[in-house]
Amino acid sequence: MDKEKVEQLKIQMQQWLNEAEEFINHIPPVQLYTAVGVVLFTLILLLIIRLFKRTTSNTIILTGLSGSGKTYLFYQLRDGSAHQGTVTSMEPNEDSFILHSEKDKKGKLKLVHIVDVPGHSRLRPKLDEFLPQAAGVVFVVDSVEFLPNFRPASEYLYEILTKASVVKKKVPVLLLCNKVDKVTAHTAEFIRKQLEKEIDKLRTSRTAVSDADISNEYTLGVPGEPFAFSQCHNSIIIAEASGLTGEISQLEKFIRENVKP
Ligand SMILES: Nc1nc2c(ncn2[C@@H]2O[C@H](COP(=O)(O)OP(=O)(O)O)[C@@H](O)[C@H]2O)c(=O)[nH]1
Ligand SMILES: [Mg+2]
Repeated sequence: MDKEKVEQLKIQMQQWLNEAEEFINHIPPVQLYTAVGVVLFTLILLLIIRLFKRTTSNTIILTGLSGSGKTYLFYQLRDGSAHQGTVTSMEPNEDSFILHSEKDKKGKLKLVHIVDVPGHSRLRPKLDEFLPQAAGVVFVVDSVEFLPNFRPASEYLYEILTKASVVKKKVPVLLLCNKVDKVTAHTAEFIRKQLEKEIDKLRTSRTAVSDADISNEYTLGVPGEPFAFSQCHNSIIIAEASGLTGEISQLEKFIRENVKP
């Protein structure tokens, strides 16, 4: 029935092919090579720009459970004070600025983009939105109220450390033990050990559940060995801070090291 149509189509195609061939034959080879060269060059250039863009991200994510002091730290970084009394923020707080401590400095200044992503579980999708562009993640821990909170904190940290966007790009993570102005604050060393122990438990229980558990995109650490942050392929450092008194030099160092000018 449609044989005729198919035949017609074939002929038409053949005709077009012939025309195209003729057209190309009429172009001097030099012009042809130049055109191909230009196309290749553009493609390579676009690729380089893409790669370049990715490595020069200036976004630092501040996250952690609510109450850990992220908003205080955000204002300390930007304004040099924690003036903004705290209402539990339900929206990510974000801004691009020059670190307050660098404002009086001359020379090349880096504009940093800081996003304070609240730790509420229903806002976690916000994290996925910002992670792909992160040059670093600061995980804020309340060192005073650490014991009542270390389980949910470990779970949240575990979630971050197993994200594809963190593992694949080896996003550096700073574990920031905050509120060290209080004498009752636990030491960074104690906090590190507790987090490692708890993550070790989570790792065992979660990998045992099933492969269908989509929340963990990657497995952590070395199988058969107790978990330690040093086993992660991305750098995980631990530091102390106080958003209240403005003791944030280690946090600023982390930002400076990971945000390229
Ligand atoms: N002692 C002390 N308290 C702090 C510090 N930073 C924050 N806080 C307290 O912790 C509460 C929560 O801080 P906030 O920045 O809102 O936490 P966020 O929920 O993580 O944004 C605040 O009401 C402060 O009273 C700190 O460095 N030292
Ligand atoms: Mg907040």
